Amino acid sequence: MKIGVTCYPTYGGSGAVATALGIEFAERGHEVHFVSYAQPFRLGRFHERVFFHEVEMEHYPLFEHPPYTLALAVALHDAAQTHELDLIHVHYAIPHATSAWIAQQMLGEDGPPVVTTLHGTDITLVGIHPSFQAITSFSILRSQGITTVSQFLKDQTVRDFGVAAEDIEVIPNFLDTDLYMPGKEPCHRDTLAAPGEKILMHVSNFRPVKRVWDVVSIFAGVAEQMPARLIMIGDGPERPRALEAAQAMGVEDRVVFLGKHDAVQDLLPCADLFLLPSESESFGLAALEAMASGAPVVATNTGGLPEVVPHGEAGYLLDPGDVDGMTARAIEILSDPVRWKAFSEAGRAVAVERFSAAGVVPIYEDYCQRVIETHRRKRDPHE
Ligand code: GMT
Repeated sequence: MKIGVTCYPTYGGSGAVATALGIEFAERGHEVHFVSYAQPFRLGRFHERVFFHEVEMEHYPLFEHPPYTLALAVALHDAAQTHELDLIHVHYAIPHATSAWIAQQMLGEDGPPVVTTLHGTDITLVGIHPSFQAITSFSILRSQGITTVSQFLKDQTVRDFGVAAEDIEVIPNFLDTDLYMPGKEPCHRDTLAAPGEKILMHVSNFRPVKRVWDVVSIFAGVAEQMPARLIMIGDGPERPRALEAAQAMGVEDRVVFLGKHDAVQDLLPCADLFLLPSESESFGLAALEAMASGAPVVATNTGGLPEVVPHGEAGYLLDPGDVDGMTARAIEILSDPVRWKAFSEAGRAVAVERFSAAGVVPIYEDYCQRVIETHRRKRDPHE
C-alpha cells in the first residue's frame, strides 16, 4: 500500500501512535507519506519507504488565523496525486478528517479512500463543542473507514456524532514492547532521586484534563509517609498550577519538572509508580507505556482507562478528583514489595499480550486493505 498519513506532529499520544504505525507499515514494505506542518516528533532517524511532506502555509497579513485546513487539503491532494496514494489515513478528526475529505473531493473519482482514527478529545471535548460538532460529524461520516482507540470512544462517537456502530472499528493503541521495557539501562535513577527515595512519575501535555494539580497532591500525601520524589515529564498550560500546588504543599524541593522529553522509554523504567489522575482519557497511552516499563499505575476510572489498566491487577483506578483514595492506593502499592512486584509483572504482561505492535499493527494493516478493496469495488463494480 501507499499511504498518506496526517497527524499532529508535536507532543501527544495521537501523533506518537500515528508515527509508530507509519514506521511499522514501512517496515512491512508499505510506502508511507507523512503530511503535516512539521516532522512528527517521534520520526527521528531515517526510515526506508518513509517520506515527509511539509504543509506550506502562506502567512498573508489579512489572515489573523491562517487557514491550515485548506493548506493541508492541498498538500494531501498533491501527495495523493504525485505518489498515487492508495489511502489517506488521518489521526485526530479536527481538522484532519475535513482536510482529507476536501482533498478527496478535489481528486474526484480517482481519489483514494480516507480512514479517520479518532483519538479522544476530537470527540469528547473539542469535537462536541458547538463550534465543531457539525463539521466533525459531517467529515467523519464521509470517511470510508473510521477507527477508535477504545470501545469507550466508539460508544461516545455513536452516541454524539450519529455514526452507526457497525461503521466503527475499535483498534487499540500499541507500543514497541522491546523499546518500553522494565530494567532498561541507563535508567538515570541515581540522578533523578536520592538513594532510598521512591520515584513517582507523570507524563502528559499538562492540559487541564490531566489534573496535574492532583498529581502533586497525591505525591504530597505519599511523601508524608515515605521518602519520595515526583518526576513530572512534559509541558503545557497547567505547569504553573502544578508548581504552585507543590509550593503550597511544601514539596517543591522534591518535585522535578523535566519539561518535554522525546524518549520517555529511557525514564519510565525508573518509576516506582505512575500517576494519571485525568478527568477524561479515551485510552491513556502514557499509562500503557508505564505498564510496559514495569511501573504500577494509579489512575482514574474514566473513559478508556479501564480497557487498558486492569484495576486491582496492574494498578488502581479511582474516581476523578478522589485524591485521598489515590494517595491511599499509591501508599499501599509502594509499601508492599510483594504487591508491587505482582502489579509490575501484570502490567508488563498486559502490555505484551494485548497492546504490542506485533499484535495490533496487522489489525490496522488488514483494516486498511479492506477499506481500499471495498472502495475499489464500489468505484469499479465490474473490475
Ligand atoms: O485527544 C487528545 O487530548 C489528544 C490526544 C493526543 O494527541 O495526545 O490524546 C488522546 O489520544 C491518545 C492517543 O490515542 C490517548 O492515549 C489519550 O487518552 C487521548 N486523550 C484524551 O482522551 C484526553
